[in-house]
Amino acid sequence: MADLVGMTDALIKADEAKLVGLVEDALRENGDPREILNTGLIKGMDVVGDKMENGDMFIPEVLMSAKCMSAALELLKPLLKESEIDGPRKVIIGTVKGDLHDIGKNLVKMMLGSSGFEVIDLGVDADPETFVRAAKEHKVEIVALSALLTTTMPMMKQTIDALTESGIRDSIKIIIGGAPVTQSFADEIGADGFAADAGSATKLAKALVN
Ligand code: B1M
Repeated sequence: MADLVGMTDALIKADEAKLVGLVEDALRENGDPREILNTGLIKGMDVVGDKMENGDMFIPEVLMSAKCMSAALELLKPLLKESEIDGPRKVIIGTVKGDLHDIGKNLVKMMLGSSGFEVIDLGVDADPETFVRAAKEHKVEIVALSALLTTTMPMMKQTIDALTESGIRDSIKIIIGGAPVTQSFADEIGADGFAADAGSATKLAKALVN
């Protein structure tokens, strides 16, 4: 029987060798890849997100857990139908125009990716038109904007305005984050939500699409 609890534990502890071994054992014994994904792995990433939110895990540890998750996902990917792993839950993420900070954005991307979202990364210095184009092209459900500078926060509003003007605002959810960003700023510019860190961003994204 698949040791799902062991997988969750190995993921939280970022023990890649143990996690990969447990997933391989489970698959050899005909374990259900969806159960491994949802009950063993995604559950573990949820715990990692909670710990990060509570200050019980720090960025290097979160990155290590995310790396383990990617290694385990590589084993499962060929066994899951595309729709089950990628699904319709697509997110585009980018750091807004004028802003070159991407470490936090990459962390959010990694956590979202580890939690079952397909993430399209627009990189840094992404202008509003790029967000509009990508949101339309990939038919995403969520647009995620990151900004680290007080001087680029207004670009978040400009990006939301561009999405509204393009006519797709009602079919997407917009989440924002970054060190200077706050919930009241999110309310002010008409975003659907704000998250303070990568763990909360994943929770928020899940809540918004479910
Ligand atoms: Co810059 N920088 N920087 N910088 N930099 C800050 C942000 C700053 C606070 C430093 C300071 O003065 N104390 C300051 C901003 C002041 C302000 O506006 N309030 C600043 C400045 C002024 C600048 C320049 C203007 C400096 C200059 O050239 N005079 C310049 C601007 C360049 C530009 O963007 N146009 C600049 C440049 C740079 C580097 C290129 C050198 C480098 C960036 C490298 C890179 O990202 N690849 C850099 C760095 C590294 C920093 C600091 C030191 C670290 C940022 C970081 O990566 N933190 C930063 C000071 C600091 O934060 N202590 C600083 C770690 C990261 C994991 O956290 O990004 O906050 P963070 O992400 C968190 C959350 O915010 C959240 O989740 C993440 C994980 O929990 N989050 C989201 C982020 N995006 C989210 C999106 C979400 C949800 C949550 O939903 C969509």
